[in-house]
Amino acid sequence: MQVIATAGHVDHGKSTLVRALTGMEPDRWAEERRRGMTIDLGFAWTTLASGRRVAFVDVPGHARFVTNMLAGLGPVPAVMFVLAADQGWQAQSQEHWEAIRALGVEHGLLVVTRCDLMEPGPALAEAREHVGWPVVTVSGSTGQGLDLLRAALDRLTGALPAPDAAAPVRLWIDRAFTIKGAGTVVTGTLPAGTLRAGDRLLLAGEPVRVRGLQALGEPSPQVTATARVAVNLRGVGRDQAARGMTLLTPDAWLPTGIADVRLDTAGPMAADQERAWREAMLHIGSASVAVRMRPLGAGTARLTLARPLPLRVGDRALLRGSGRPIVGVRVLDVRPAPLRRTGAARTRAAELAPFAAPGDPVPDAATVLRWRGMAQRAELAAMGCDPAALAAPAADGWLVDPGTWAELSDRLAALAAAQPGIPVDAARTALALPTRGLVEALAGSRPPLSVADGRIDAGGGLPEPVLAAVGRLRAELAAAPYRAPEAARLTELGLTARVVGAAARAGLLLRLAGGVVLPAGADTAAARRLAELGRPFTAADARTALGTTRRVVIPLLEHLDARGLTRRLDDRLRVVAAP
Ligand SMILES: Nc1nc2c(ncn2[C@@H]2O[C@H](COP(=O)(O)OP(=O)(O)O)[C@@H](O)[C@H]2O)c(=O)[nH]1
Ligand SMILES: [Mg+2]
Repeated sequence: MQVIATAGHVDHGKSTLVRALTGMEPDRWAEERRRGMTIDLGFAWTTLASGRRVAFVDVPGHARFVTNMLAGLGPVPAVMFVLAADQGWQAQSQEHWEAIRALGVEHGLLVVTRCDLMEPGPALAEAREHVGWPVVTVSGSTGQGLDLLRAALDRLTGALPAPDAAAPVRLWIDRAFTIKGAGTVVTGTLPAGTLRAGDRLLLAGEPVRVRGLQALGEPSPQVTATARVAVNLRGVGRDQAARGMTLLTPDAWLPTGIADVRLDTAGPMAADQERAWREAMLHIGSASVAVRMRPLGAGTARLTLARPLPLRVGDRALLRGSGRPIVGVRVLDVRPAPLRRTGAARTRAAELAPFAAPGDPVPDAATVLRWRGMAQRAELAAMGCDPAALAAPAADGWLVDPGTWAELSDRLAALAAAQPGIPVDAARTALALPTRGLVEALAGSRPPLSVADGRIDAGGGLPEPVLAAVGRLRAELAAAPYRAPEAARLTELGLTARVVGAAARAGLLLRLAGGVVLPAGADTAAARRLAELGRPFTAADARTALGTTRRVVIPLLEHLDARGLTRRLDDRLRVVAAP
């Protein structure tokens, strides 16, 4: 199924066209039929020649009902823009077109109707200045051109990108009503994802259960986007559901009360314009919420919402102020830090600057993680930032920005040096980290720190110069772990006899005969490597396998023998002792 909204000035023939295409009455209310004017959203559907079904969301064109219009337009992927040949481009033609552009609806048709009343040329020429979509000229009254319109709708719907059927559900409710014996039913346009009977979802933050589903008037066990869908909810009172609320996949969305956005205006707003925008309505999906706007930098602003909405980075929405043109907004951050200190707004503006112009990308997961320092993987995903491709340090479901990680690592090293054997929990508190696992991962990534018995071992509380020298040795041996430095190089690294002695006593270094110094653990690692040979080996074999020299391998093997990690078979061959 595809879903198409109508758009265009009042009385230009939108509802008449929907009626002619579907044989269904889009004006649902008696008042609408009496007045011959659409007030609220109407719904109708038909099957095209291809077999594709298309549902129409028929919107009101009157200026007084723009909020209703936007609730219909908000979640749809395509639009049938209707213009009366005898009326031309009028106020709500312009307003609806601005809304379409602001919401980023790219696909549609320009339908010039009432062509039985007047030749379409002049109206079409006017519309062409704005709308670049394929054109069909018709009459909703005589039926002239409707076959061509159907064919154009088939082409349009056939070319629409397929939404992700596995995406989390965010159904913007556009109607809620009660059916006797069934209870509360909500309807909406499902832009992505799949709904199934029995699903557990969230309605206004409360868990609800899907009792049954309908699409285009037919019961269905599951409905996949794009679709018009009616959802029967178990145990929900009629007054608990209303237009503008959402049905959400649990844990996949974050209620957002403050969002940083870019304003997709042609250029930076003039200061007086910005002032006029301080109070506005934010429209997204079927919701309209009052917001306060605080300009940040050129083209960016912080919105404070009167009620939270499930927003994601990259969402498009629009802002309306009274008597002001519509402005499209693009959500850049849904968990911005509070602007407390002086200069905080300027700093924030600078962070947002690379995303401030209409053609700019939206922040990716790495950027959002850098802003936040650390975040839970699931939270990043719920913010709309895919953490899958992120190469960031991680533990316990948390991701840490590499810069923050390095800083935390330094602080942990200092903490452990100042307070040898500090408990992991104390370090966690001191660094304000959310989990012990993060502390342990930090220690593990920062030799010579290690964790034993719930405490952080900084190598026996050694002074920082000793720890630093050991760190330099580890760095030196990163590529060739058994190429122990010669005496002169040891001195250059700061590993004097006194330093080596202290570090070795603290268990950080392995001191072998002949002045060979290796990091602690090099012996067990060597035994593992030699075991991989899977056969008895000579000293020359070991030297090759470990990528080192005779100067190192002879004392190393003697040490392994002494520790019982290796065993001599004769005066040539050894084996790795069984573990
Ligand atoms: N002659 C003629 N009248 C039309 C045509 N389409 C709509 N109308 C009339 O124009 C008026 C407004 O039509 P309607 O569909 O309600 O417009 P909407 O406000 O855009 O939904 C109604 O009186 C219709 O009968 C058409 O193609 N030809
Ligand atoms: Mg109408």
